[in-house]
Amino acid sequence: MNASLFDDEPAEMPLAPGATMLRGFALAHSAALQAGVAAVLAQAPLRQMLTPGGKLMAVWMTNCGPLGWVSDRRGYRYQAQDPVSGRPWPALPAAFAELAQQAAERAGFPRFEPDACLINRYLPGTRLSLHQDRDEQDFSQPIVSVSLGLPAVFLFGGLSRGDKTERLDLQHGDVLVWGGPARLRFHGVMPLAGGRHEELGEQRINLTFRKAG
Ligand SMILES: O=C(O)CCC(=O)C(=O)O
Ligand SMILES: [Mn+2]
Repeated sequence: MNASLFDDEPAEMPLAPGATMLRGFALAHSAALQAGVAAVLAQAPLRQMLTPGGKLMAVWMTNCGPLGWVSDRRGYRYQAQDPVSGRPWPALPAAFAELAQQAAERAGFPRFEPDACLINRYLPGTRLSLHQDRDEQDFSQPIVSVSLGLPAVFLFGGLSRGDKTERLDLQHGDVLVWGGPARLRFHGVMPLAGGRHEELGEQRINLTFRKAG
């Protein structure tokens, strides 16, 4: 049961130095976030990117904000243009920027100014293998990660790939923030279980906010 459904304030759980789970933090903004996702997808549709090795990534992705994360045969990087359209990525919807800043502040990072939001879509069976987020210029800024739709099991590891991973259950509306000493911790997502979310259907949407440039 999600305690945040009964509390005025969302529950805030320190996980490790620099890492905080904000259970249900995005619930009150769910409709605005979903409207924002729909607006972004209309301009920059989800797509499967290629890994540098030439494989299709399982997660469908797009971006909004001044910079977008892309992967292709040339590698991983941030760029201002959507490679599919050649146009700038759609602007960060106001509700996105506000939520990301509030979540970061709540987790102890008061001056977070994201310039990139990666939108990830998982269908049942989709997983994301263990990785670090390290394509950004400035590791003093945290990662703010918002979960919408079907629940997922998030793997939260250590600073080395082989470190033990903790399993975190991420539900619709949960926000996970990691920065400071946790900024380079390995993480990933277990294969998404099937199911149907009452608002988002058979999918999980993740919004990952970063200061990339
Ligand atoms: O979907 C998630 O919860 C994590 C996404 C992620 O780690 C990434 O996009 O780098
Ligand atoms: Mn990541």
